[in-house]
Amino acid sequence: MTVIPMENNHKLAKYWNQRYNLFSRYDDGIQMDEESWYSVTPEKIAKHIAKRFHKSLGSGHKVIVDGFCGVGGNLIQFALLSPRFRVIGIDISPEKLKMAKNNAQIYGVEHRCDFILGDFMDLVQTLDRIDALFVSPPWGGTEYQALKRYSLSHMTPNGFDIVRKCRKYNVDNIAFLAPRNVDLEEIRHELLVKDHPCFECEQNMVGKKTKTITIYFGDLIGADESE
Ligand code: MGP
Ligand code: SAH
Repeated sequence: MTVIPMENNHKLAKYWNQRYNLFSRYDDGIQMDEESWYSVTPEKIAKHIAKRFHKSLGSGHKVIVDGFCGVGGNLIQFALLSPRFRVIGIDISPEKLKMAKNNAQIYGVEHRCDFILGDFMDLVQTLDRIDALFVSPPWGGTEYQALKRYSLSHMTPNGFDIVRKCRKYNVDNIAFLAPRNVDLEEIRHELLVKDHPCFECEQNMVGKKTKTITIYFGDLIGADESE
C-alpha cells in the first residue's frame, strides 16, 4: 500500500482538509491511496444516493453492485443503509479492494459486502440478476475541471460504452456518478432510445458547492429521498 505523508503533500492538501467530509470515521483507520483522495464520493453524497436506491427498490432483499468501488465511499453507504442490501464491490485494483475491505470493517458492514477483483467491462455480463448498479468510473484525474463540457467518452472505460454494455446485458437500473461539467445534451443524444426514453440528473452539493452530478436510469428515476 502507498503511504502518503499527507502533512507535506501540497497536491492533496485540499483533500486532506476535507477528510471528514469523505469519511466521517477517518480517524478510526480509513485507508486511501493517492487516486482515492480525489475520487472518493463525499460521504453525504454517497449516503443520499444510497437512500434513493432504497426508496426506488422498496423493501425486501436487494443486490446492489458498485462497479468501480474504489476504497468504498459508496459501497459502505449502500451497506449501511439497509441490512437487506447485499452489496457487491468490483474494482480492477487489488490494493483498492484491500482498502475497501478495511474501510467497510471500520463502518461495521463488511459482512454485508462481497468484493470481486476484475474489469467491470468483462464482469458486466454476469450481472443480469442484480437489482441496481452504481458506477463511478475514473474521470481521467482532476484535469476534467478545465473542460467547458465533459464528454462521457473522455473516461476510461468510455462512459457511453459502460451504459450501452449494461443495457445489452439487461442491467437497466443504473446510477452514474459524473463530473459537474458533464455534457448532458450529449447524453440525451447518445443514450435516450425507445426503451429508455428518459434519465434524471441530480446536482450533488456539499455546502454551497456542486461536487458531482448523478445520472439515474431505469427504475432509479424519480425517487427523491427528501420527500
Ligand atoms: P474535485 O476535482 O476534487 O473537485 O472533485 P472539487 O473538490 O470541487 O475541487 P475544486 O478544485 O473545484 O475545489 C470533486 C469530487 O468529484 C471528488 O470529491 C470526488 O467525489 C469526485 N471525483 C473527482 N474525480 C477526479 C473523480 C474521478 O476520477 N472519478 C470519480 N468517480 N469521482 C471523482
Ligand atoms: N466511488 C468510489 C471511487 C471510485 S474511483 C469511492 O467513493 O470510493 C474509480 C475506481 O475505478 C478506481 O478505484 C479504479 O481502480 C477503478 N477502475 C478503473 N477501471 C476499472 C475497470 N475497468 N473495472 C473496474 N474498476 C475499475
